[in-house]
Amino acid sequence: MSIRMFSKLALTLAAATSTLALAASLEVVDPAVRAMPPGAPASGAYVTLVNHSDQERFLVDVESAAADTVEVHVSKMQGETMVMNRVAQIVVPAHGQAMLKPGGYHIMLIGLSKPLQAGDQVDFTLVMKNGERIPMQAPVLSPEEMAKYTPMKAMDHSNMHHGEMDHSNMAHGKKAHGHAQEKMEKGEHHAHH
Ligand SMILES: [Cu+2]
Repeated sequence: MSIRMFSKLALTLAAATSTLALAASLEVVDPAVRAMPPGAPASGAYVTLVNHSDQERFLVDVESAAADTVEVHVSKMQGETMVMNRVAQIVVPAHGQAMLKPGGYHIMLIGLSKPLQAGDQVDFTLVMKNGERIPMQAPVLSPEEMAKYTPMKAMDHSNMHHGEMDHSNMAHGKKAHGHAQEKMEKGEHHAHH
């Protein structure tokens, strides 16, 4: 093979590889799990999924050894009460994002294998409708850290803030299944260790 042919092949391969990487790139931003005291039956995990591709993606399942059952849930206000329902999928729009956060979509861990202590790491696998399996390692956050948890790397900050504010007002004083009330901490970044 001539040098020229080789470099052409290498270029073609590089282009193909970067296209593949881009097609598969669903970015996992700010994953977090809520710490729970020993004996607590359940907890929640949160993350922002950023879709850099031209196609919408669907989160259909989550796996983890941290709990007997892992489900994708959404919390909603029903009158004065916060209720949770299982959802079949969460849409991650093309060039958009899906936010799993307290008071909204979340990953529910039911039947904890062991107490979730602040500082621990929990491994998850996000299962997408297209068969993609995305590993996610999430730190366990203390109640204080969880109260400040705001996925600030979101792409549209102004919309996000409005959403958070509305939600915070709506959910004022409500608690459900150990999902502590989220606090509006505008402009405050989630502290990474
Ligand atoms: Cu739930």
